[in-house]
Amino acid sequence: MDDALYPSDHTYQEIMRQQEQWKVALQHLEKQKEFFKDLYKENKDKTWVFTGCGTSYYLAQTASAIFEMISGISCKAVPSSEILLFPSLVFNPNHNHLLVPISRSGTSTEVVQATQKVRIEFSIASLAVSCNPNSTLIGESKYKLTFPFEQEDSVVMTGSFTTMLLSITFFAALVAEDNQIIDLLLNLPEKSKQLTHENEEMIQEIARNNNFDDFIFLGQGPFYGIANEAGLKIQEMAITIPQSFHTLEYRHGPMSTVTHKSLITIIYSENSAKYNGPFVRDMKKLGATILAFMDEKHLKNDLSIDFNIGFPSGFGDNLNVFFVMPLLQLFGYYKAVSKNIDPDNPRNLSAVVTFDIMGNG
Ligand code: F1P
Repeated sequence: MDDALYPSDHTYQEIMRQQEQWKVALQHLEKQKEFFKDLYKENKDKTWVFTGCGTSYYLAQTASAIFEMISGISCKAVPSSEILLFPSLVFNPNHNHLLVPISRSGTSTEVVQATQKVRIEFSIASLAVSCNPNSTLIGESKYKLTFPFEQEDSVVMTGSFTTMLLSITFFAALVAEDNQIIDLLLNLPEKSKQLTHENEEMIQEIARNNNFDDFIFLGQGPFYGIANEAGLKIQEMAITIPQSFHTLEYRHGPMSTVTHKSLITIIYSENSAKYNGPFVRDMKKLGATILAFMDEKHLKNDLSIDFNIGFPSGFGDNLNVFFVMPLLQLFGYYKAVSKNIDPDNPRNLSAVVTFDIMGNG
């Protein structure tokens, strides 16, 4: 299989152009500062419930962690179906809530129905985040976070994931009046683009290696949603079954499945340093190969790791997600290519997943 046949397709182009889209979104969002500040003032004492389906749910996981860490607002993440089926578990009557429904298309059935349900049954307002400003979801919501976005032709979400996440992160930094994060965010697109290009070949080589048949993605805090999303990418694009866990949870049972065919991808966080060494040593003893993402200042301490990707220092956990995600999207893409599967056309999947069984339930 000649990989060079593929880099003209939608998925590849959409992965590689994402940092340009971040710049456009940031320029647009900067003009909305006052709107964001008012929205924050009206809702800062509520619990913010981030929700979505599939990729947008994993985005909700990451975004809720980042938003809480930057703004101090209490946040949580649930799949939209949970709001339809177990609303009392999501919305504690002793708390006030703002719903933050997230959807590339703005039309996935559960997220739209969840937004309608909380408005009608619980009088809960929503702040919808979408790449489609004219969608049903946006129409259903009191507040909206949108930006100019060149629509994705690919079924799988790539640039849409990171652009929506970046917008939410920017919003958090604005309301927290954290100028340091705002400055870092403005620098991020170029730095992330550079890192993606520098490491593309290595990611391609690892994806091509047929010795691996077990793919594990590990991360904690904001990286947990990234680990889940990385797993979903190889599932959708490369029809490969992944595992993803909070990093240290992996030792409590799942590691019994490790073999010399396991590729364990670990995303290090700032305060995970003392655990990383022992964890990696244990996994290597069991035969695993390790791909680690970490701050570049730690690179020289981790010589036992098989493949290392170091991101520039100083951005912090909340922004480091933007270094990791494009490369793990590329991993899914190149895994598909190496298996001779067309990443643009995932099996059994369409760009929007809808169903009508819950219409009147
Ligand atoms: C979410 C979703 C994706 C999936 C595929 C179909 O859609 O289910 O998770 O990868 O792209 O759509 P959306 O609600 O964000 O449009």
